[in-house]
Amino acid sequence: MSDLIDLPARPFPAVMDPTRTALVVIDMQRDFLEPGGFGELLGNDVGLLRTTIEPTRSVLDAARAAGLLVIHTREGHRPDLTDCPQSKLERGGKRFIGTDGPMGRILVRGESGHDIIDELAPLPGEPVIDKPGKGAFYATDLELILRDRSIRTLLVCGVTTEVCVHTTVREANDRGFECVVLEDCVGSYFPEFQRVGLAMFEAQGAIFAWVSSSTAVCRSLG
Ligand code: TIU
Repeated sequence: MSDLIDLPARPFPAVMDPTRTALVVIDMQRDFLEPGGFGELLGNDVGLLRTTIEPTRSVLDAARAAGLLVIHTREGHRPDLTDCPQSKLERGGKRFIGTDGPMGRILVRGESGHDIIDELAPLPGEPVIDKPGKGAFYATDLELILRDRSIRTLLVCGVTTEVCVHTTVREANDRGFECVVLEDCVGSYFPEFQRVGLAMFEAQGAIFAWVSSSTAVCRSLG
């Protein structure tokens, strides 16, 4: 029997069993977070996402020390783009995915821009989920990995709050996982979407997630 933790969270504490909890770090890739990547190419200020790096680093350290399963995800496609739907490849006559960017072909597996930033690099043995979509469950083996470890709770970090984090948390919630989103470890290029995106998780009595913080997790695990 393991000890349950009452993690301080909104709208009320989230009860978690550390032996059945995984940390999921979503799409902390160079293409989204570093100057010159896909995110900046789309006109976004990557500085708004970079504030998540340090708190996420702290949570990673705490999760690894506590023996939690740590999972990383990356959004991207096969080099031949056969797993990239036409609807995603070209929007409004513009095409970015698969074209040459400053860090290699944009959102293509194996390219430097597609990989996770050095600060949050996966350790050997930590599963990395390569996903073609916004949600980490769609067309991946994430659910299989979580079920095999009897995981019940997901601590969620990553970018962007209203796109890949929201999609993944909604997918997880429908599959019966309890999600706790760490507010300083998720980021959006749009401050308004960050605010409203977080509010959506916890509304209506945690309709599909709790909202907590890196500090609360580090204290609770420590
Ligand atoms: N990881 C993720 O959120 N992918 C995106 O496409 N995000 C944007 O906000 N574009």
